[in-house]
Amino acid sequence: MDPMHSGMRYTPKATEHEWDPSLQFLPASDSKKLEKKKGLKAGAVIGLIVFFLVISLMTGLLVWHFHFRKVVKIKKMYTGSMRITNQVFVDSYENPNSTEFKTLAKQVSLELREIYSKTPQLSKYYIDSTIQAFSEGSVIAYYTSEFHVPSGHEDSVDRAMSSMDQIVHKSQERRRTAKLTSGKPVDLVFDDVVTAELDTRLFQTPKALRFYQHTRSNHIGILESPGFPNYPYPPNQMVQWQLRADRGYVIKLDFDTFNLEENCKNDFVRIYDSLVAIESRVMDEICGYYSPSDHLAYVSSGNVMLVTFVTNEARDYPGFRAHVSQIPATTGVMKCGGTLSASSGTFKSPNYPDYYPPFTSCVWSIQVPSGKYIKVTFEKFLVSEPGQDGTSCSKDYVKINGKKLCGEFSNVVETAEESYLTVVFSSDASYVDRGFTAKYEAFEPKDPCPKKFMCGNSNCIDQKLKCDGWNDCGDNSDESDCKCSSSQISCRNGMCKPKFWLCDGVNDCGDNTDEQNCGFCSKEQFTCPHNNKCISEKQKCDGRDDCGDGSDEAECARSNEVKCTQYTYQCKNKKCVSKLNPECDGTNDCTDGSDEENCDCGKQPYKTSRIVGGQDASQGEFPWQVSLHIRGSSHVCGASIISDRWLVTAAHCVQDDAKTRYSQPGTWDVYLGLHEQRDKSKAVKRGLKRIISHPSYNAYTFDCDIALMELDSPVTFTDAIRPICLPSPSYVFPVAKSVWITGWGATREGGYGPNVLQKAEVRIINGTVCNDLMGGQLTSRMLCAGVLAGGVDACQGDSGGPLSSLSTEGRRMFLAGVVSWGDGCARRNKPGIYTTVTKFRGWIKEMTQV
Ligand code: 4AZ
Repeated sequence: MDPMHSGMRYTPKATEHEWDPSLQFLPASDSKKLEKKKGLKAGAVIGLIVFFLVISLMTGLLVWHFHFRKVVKIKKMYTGSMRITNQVFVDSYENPNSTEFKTLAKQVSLELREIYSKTPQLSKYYIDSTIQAFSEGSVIAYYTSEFHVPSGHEDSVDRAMSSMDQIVHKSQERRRTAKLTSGKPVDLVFDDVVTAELDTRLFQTPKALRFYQHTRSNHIGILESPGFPNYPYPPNQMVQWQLRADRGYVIKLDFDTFNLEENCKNDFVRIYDSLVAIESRVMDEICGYYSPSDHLAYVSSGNVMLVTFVTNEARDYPGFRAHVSQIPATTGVMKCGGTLSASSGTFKSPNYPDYYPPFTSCVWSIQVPSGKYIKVTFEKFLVSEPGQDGTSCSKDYVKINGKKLCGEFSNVVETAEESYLTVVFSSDASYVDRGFTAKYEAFEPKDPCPKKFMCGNSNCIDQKLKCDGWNDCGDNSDESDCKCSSSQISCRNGMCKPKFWLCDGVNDCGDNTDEQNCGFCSKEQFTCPHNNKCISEKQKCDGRDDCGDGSDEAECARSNEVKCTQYTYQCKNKKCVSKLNPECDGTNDCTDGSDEENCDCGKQPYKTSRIVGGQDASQGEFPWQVSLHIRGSSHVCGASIISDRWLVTAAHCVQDDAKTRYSQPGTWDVYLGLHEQRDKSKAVKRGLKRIISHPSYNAYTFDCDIALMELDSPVTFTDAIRPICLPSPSYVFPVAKSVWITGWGATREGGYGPNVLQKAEVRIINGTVCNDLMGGQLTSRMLCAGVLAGGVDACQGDSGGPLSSLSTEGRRMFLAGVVSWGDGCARRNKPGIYTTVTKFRGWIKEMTQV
């Protein structure tokens, strides 16, 4: 064993000495002197050697540093604009190939070199400038300047460039003095200097395309992404459009199609209120999908605009098309402000509901009869921009009563205790929004809400709505300090809610009073949803059937393989999993992966954007919505697409009557991808091959109100035509969940149908509560949804259409119900009744193989 590794201490043996201990050294003669002399000489030699070594090392280092070391330099690009106040714009400045352009561009370029040369942080790294364009007023020059900056020095260049306006100012002062003393004329005089670093994405893309367009009156130009509409736009592309209008006009850019990748970090369109991409002049950055009804339209503040489009390596999005036109700068939609002297009226921001332009300033002076006060209600208010919080409102804002408003809200009321009021709207140089609509009215100081209840926020509501359990004011002030009636729950927080909301699983009071002491299980226990049995919370989702009907193992966050019950999801291989709504949620829960099969459904092809005005759906927002017409006539019922050849509708829509044979396929024209009833040009029309009404449909009770329609030929899916997902029999649409109703049905009881597809958000209502409200007419194949306060509901003409429910992970819609019947429309405490699709999943599969 090696002793070093044996853990024992090492003791050298006598034989290991390197010398012989018996040897004797001879004594030196005058040993001290001899040692000293020898030592001095050796020291001097070593010193010299060390000295030369140090010198040569330093020289080497210096030579390497200055000659051989590679300094990493970073390319930095800045864009800017400046006004040349002593020049007059001529048309030929628009053309970069004209002599006039080239002459002025050369002059500006020289001036820029001169300006940068006087700033040491810039002169060292400056490479060159390119003059991009000129526009009117007097002449505005747009340029890009390039610098190559050693790594680590970028900040000093950024700092210097951020005070470019002062640098230009100083340089001009210096030169003016020099010229004056020398008697020579002053060259170019600059003002309004704006500079910012260029977004690296705009100069790093390998392929760049540049377009120029000058719009004229009565002419609409087209601007579209490369390949549109035939091909997806190409990867790694940068496209730029410089747009101009005539003097006295502004540019309107109106997108009719916009479908890009969802993430703006990858592909994006940027719109600038400038001819070059200056950060401080960005009006908006957009990506994702917008429907044509989303009003994606911008106007510039002057007669120039720049649109840039950048894509990354990923492909396969259709792109966009926009119309470019010019509109007079001071009239029409651009007009704002003025005196409002009627006792009530409306006003709005310029270009509303499209985006207002930058640099807007409007003042409205409201004057009502003396002795009266003024109330202004902002019905829609969208004045926000990145980096602006709702408190300081330092960028875009509305000023009223000395208070600045910004952000997003609706129905906000401001009152003035005077008969005169000014409202100011101001937008800065960057980022625009849709603006606002407002109404104003005069009121008697002593009676702000004649015959109505006045809310804490000055809204006036019907007296009947006070203490009815609904927040009608918007600030809940109509629901506080209430004396509850015998038909109401007295919440601890002072609110009153309808008695039938007691113990319905929804916290209606807000403080949970209505959900406590419900007589079922204690806090630590789980109430079995179908038999009210109490089990320990720990027994829920433990893999054992503790409720007795498997319901404690059906709605789990994780998917375990469990015994099959009617509440569990059954995979294709007949095995069952415990997870709640596992189908098409992006996770393989079944061992055979069948829960993720046939999932090309329920996708809304757009990015949710703010809808301004009413309840119009966006184009393509509900692509499974179908309009059923009596052949050659008008809309009668709705239906939902479930595959390329099958639709689901209500059985009562296809029931014959004395006059019409609704059950016959030849009676119907089917419109898919329809948005407006008056414009069928973009919709796909089909006839029917077959109608299958549910055999158990009961025309008196409306039980089993469901039917299937087979198209006479399959349809191709597009952004506007897509199927909705069908829920499995075990799918759960919980009480209080928000769901969507859509259709062209009447907009009020006994009223007419609208032109544009309507949408409304309602909630699933507890079946027992609903059965009570509907006089016990519900069967287990019906589900209720609505807003019990009234006002939101399906109505005549919506029948057969979808009740669409967003999946838990929020990516796709499932068909929860089919619009079936109701007690009138939108009445208080009368929800809409829908056919429960889960109950018919097996029948649908059997009939259609879908
Ligand atoms: C109908 O007649 C109808 N309020 C559809 C739904 C409702 C009422 C009537 C629900 O088609």
